Amino acid sequence: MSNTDKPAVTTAREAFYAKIGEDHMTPLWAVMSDIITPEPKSACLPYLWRYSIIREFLLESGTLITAKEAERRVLILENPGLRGASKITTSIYAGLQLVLPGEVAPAHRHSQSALRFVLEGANAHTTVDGEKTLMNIGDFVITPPMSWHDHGNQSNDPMIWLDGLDIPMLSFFDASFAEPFNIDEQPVARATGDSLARYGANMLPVDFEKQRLTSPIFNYPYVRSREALRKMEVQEEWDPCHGLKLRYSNPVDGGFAMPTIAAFMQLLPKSFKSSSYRSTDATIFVVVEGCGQSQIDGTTFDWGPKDIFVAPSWKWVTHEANDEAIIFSFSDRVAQQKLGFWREERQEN
Ligand code: 1HN
Repeated sequence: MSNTDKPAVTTAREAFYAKIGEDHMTPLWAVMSDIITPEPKSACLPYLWRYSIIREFLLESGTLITAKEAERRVLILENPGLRGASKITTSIYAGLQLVLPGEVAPAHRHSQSALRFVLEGANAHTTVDGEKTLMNIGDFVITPPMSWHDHGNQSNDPMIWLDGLDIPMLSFFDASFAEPFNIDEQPVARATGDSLARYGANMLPVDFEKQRLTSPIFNYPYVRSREALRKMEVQEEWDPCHGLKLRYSNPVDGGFAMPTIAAFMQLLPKSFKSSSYRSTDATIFVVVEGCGQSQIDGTTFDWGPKDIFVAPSWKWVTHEANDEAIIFSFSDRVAQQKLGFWREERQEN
């Protein structure tokens, strides 16, 4: 749209708008420049949550309610520009979940997809469609749509992870379904590690046929992602905007691991200063290792391990690493790409 000025509101026009309003109609020319903007205009704001603060509140919540009573004991990260909407970005929900030793978060299923990114603890588990996986720091774990899932912690320490779900997308399309399982923990029907062995060794079962959009691997262990970055970094081939950045892929078709949420892991070498980058997918970053700063739309955010920060759609982002940094991130890029409107821009300098 070239014209961002709205036509003047005359007395006659106003009366007309009021008249058609009674029949639930409204003139396009009065709203056109609000709904078709020359570039993305989002209420989503850049923000950083410090892990030390999140953690304290989360552990306090553990004294107030059990995982069973809450169903999921989660503190939602609400974008400051989107309060009350249970959103970290316009299209994505995120929250921090606590499972204490001995607890069970009961089995249920829903049409929303979830990812977990483990921040603290060791060897708590999630069971997804009959297979249990142990979760460790930095693991990227997926719950596909309508798959039964329950969590438990048989370790001696609290387990904390970040949940990312496509809840706002499902809400937008009015496509939410959910149901509880009849018992707290679903029966385990497959050996732990079966999916990773079957689909995560650059091989597939000989007669495998694609049945769903989500990757058949549901735990991408940090040891493997970290090892890949460790081996690749010796090449010192840095992308000016991203350092060394990998995306989690579905071994069946090479696409993203989930149909609605794209996930990435990147390494920034010590003292790296990125070029400016922006894209239409508002992105949630989770620091795994290292310290540094990111500038988002002109504001600087200092970060350290486990801090979580958000870059809104189409705002310029640069990263600076004080020491070698590893950052996990996720966004709705996969959905935008499939629908054909994803864009990115680099400022090479
Ligand atoms: C859910 O099922 C989980 O399974 C976490 O851990 C957060 C937020 C809204 C709806 C369902 C989980 C959720 C959720």
